[in-house]
Amino acid sequence: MLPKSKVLIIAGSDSSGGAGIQADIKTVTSLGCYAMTAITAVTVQNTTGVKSITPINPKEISSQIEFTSKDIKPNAIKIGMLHSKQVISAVMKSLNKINVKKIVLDPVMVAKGGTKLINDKAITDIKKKLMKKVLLITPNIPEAELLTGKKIKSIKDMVEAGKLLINFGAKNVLIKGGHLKSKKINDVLLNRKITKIFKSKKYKSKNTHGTGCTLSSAITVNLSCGKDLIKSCELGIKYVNDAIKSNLKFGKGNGPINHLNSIVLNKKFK
Ligand code: PXL
Repeated sequence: MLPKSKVLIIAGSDSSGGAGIQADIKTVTSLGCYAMTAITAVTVQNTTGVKSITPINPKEISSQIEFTSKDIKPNAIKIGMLHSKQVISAVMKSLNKINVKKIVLDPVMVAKGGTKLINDKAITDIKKKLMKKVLLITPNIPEAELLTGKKIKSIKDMVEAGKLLINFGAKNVLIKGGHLKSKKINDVLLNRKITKIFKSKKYKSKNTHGTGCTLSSAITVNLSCGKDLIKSCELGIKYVNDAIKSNLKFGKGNGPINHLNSIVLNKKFK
């Protein structure tokens, strides 16, 4: 098959392969599209936690975005880990130059084991500047709490936090409900006109490393192929849900989800 579209990923590297840019490339590829990258940081980690974070120089990040995109123009962009104010500023300047409309921002803040992947000043810049420039922002509950200063304990709280983010200037918000104590997973999509709740099955598993990165990439793929926002979210959520269901059990800690869940191979390997 040939790639259906081209997606640029601006994110950090996760050496364990479950989250970050590795999860993004796997998602974009297994959903049939072409992945390009601008690496923002290099993390050393395995399923038991993060050992170190090395930020990439903001100039080098801009250069990756601009040089790559002026040759192969992306149909959509996914943004993940942005470590500092300087990185956010560099990314915003480069995005202004390359003029791509479909941009999804996953406001990555904390890794599964609790390590912070962003500093506090950068959170303010995501809220005051970058969030307003992108088509969709996909915080999980702890991230939505940090961005709004509001505790979230129910679906009603998720809707209220989403409305606050829209009032702050976000165009579309998908708050992911995986952290909420509930029987089903409820993900809430909001803009000025609609509030839509996607319900999916909850699987009990500790192997959910990289779900956020994967979801935002899957949504970006669907947008890049021309699907509308609601359909893109619905298909992205289904892809992640099926990837959790596989329950790979890799590593001693919080293992990865199965990015290959959408692929069926007919060949037998010997
Ligand atoms: O899942 C958030 C995330 C994003 N980006 C990188 C990460 C992680 C979580 O570990 O390592 C590079």
